[in-house]
Amino acid sequence: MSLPLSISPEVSDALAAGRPVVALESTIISHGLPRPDNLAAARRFEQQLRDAGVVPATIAVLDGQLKAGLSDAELERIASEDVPKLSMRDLPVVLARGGSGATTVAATSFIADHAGVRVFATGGLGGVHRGADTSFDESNDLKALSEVPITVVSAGVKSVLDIGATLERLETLGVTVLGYGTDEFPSFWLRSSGETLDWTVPDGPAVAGVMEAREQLELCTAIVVANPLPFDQQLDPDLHDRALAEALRRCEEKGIEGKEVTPFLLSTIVELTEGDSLAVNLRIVENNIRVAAEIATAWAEL
Ligand code: PSU
Ligand code: MN
Repeated sequence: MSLPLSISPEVSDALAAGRPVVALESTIISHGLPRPDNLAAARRFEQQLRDAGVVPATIAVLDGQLKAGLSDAELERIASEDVPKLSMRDLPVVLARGGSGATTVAATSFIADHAGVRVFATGGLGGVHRGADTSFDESNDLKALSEVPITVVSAGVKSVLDIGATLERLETLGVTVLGYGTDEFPSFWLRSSGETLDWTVPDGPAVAGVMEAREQLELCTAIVVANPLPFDQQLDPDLHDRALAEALRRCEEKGIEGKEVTPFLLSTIVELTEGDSLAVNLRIVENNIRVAAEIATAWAEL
């Protein structure tokens, strides 16, 4: 039986010709950014890649097909329909039903890899939640990244998570973590997290070199490129700390659990920062797309 994978002509032509391609996730569109601006943002992300000479491959599941590269009408469906958020375990159910959904970092990495796309730009990765010692809430992103040889550019993980524990889990799972021009792991809206990294790379060609070595080693683990925002673009740290504490308090008070936790915390923080966190979120994705384009371009040249 063959995989129900549909690669857009633009993406498959680029891959066949060895031209650079970057994967984008769709949960950020459906659940991470508020409507109706999410559609314009999704279009801008793709345009930014095209302007850098890179073909965008936005990943989703539509009508029982794994998709790598969406048409504008398909992008619109993800942005405006109430599609479910799909992690790895959801894929078999949705395929069996011929359904649709938006893919997390985990499911996006899996589909991108099957499509032959090696570089992926996102905002922040899922990770170990605070209180995971009793709730066991750890994102499927971590396990998935231990099983797929993708290179994912992110601004670290959100400060809503337990960042130290997330880095420990990435180590256990054998996921390579590179600081892009930094030796500190970023905490998404803020540049700093207090967590030091073992490895720093200066530019896209250096990441492509690590990708090539991973291939020689025949490792099937991901490379996480941690790309912080410049200081002057980060969220105001005091506002950040206040909004974070209140969002975590509301999450507990309302008893939010499971896959609802991340979208709830994100939207509450947008509300509490009166949109400032959203503006920073968009800058983060753009900053990660810029770096992913550099990496994909260097990879295509190798
Ligand atoms: N971080 C963001 N925006 C998002 C997410 C993370 O800035 O939308 C999404 C990503 O798709 C990520 C997912 O893979 O949340 C993780 O969710 P969970 O913690 O339920 O695994
Ligand atoms: Mn979870």
